[in-house]
Amino acid sequence: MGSKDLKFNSKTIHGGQKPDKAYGAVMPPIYQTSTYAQSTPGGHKGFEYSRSANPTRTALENSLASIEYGQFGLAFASGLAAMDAVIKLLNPGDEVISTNDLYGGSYRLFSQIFEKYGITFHFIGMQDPNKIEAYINDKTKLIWVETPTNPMMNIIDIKAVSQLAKKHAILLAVDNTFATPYLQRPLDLGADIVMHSATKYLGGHSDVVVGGLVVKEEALAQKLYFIQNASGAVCGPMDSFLVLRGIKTLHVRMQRHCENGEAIANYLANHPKIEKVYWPGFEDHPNHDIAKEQMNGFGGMISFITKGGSYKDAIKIVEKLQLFTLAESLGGVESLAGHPASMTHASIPKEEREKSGVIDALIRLSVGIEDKDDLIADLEQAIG
Ligand code: P1T
Repeated sequence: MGSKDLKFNSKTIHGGQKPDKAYGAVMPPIYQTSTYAQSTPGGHKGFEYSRSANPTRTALENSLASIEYGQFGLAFASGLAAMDAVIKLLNPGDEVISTNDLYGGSYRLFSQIFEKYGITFHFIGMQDPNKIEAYINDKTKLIWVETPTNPMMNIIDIKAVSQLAKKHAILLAVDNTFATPYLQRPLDLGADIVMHSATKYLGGHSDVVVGGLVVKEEALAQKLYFIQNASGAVCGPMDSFLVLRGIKTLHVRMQRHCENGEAIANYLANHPKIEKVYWPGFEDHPNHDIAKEQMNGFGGMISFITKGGSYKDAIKIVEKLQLFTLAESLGGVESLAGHPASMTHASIPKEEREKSGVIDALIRLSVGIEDKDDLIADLEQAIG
């Protein structure tokens, strides 16, 4: 049975993987080497220098391609390094349309690094895909979608955006970090590129910083491999191993993240001191129907604000939490809490970030896989 025929819950463990050729090791060994012996110039066993390729990284890249239902995977030193490679497909004068509600570091990469090389970014709300077309012109080369969005949990209709992108021959890239392929498969919905901060759910244990890309088309893959090797922000062998190990339990972890996420979203929604909870599983979420259609569940990321909440109130709550650790990042087995305005999204100017709802009172939770009753008890003592 080829790994292409496997169901998702088997792909996470076996997809793109074979026992190691040398001794049959079931887990890919950590090939901690920069270079490989050659018998004559060019006479090697498929690997010549670890920036170009390394067997442990190749194992991760094959796994990424398999779980995202693509053909080609690429692993980078971080999620932002993966995004950097995508934008390097473009030329000065090109334009990108990006969602305006996205990870602060993604916004910073686009606006503070690539704008100065002559690439223009239009940051817009994409909940209504019909609003995108007005920004398309003959210079538009890429649409950048993050869904669910970080941190407002907006949902963007990947299929509708992909139809638009195809109509105008524009590339569509989807940051699938929050959903993971357990919940959402952008390539199947028409995207050209899937991007991951594998630092999050794919790694799953908050012990590594890694990025990934997956594509279906060989010509696009070759361009990205060229950039990966020529720019050099590759994922190291030890980090590749850690993400591979994480992916093997992705499906069981995600199932629990979803269960705990639902319990906590409902607990917060019924709390008398809570004003608003942002979670796509609620029937009154503005894009709940799209979420239901394009996702297999709603995940463990939740944002909320308290009634009459202020910056001070939000800080008080995140400081009081004990089982939820106050920290950047998300997607690990342990629950984390964050204050986007001063942490993950501080690099977006206040005026810009408030347009998409990232106000000072907003708190973001990454719900882990601990016992949900303990998590709720922790929120109870912190919110009061
Ligand atoms: O941190 P890095 O692996 O470089 O990935 C960047 C990134 C890209 N896309 C999304 C949706 C992300 O959430 C991130 C990183 N985000 C955090 C560190 C955070 O706490 O939101």
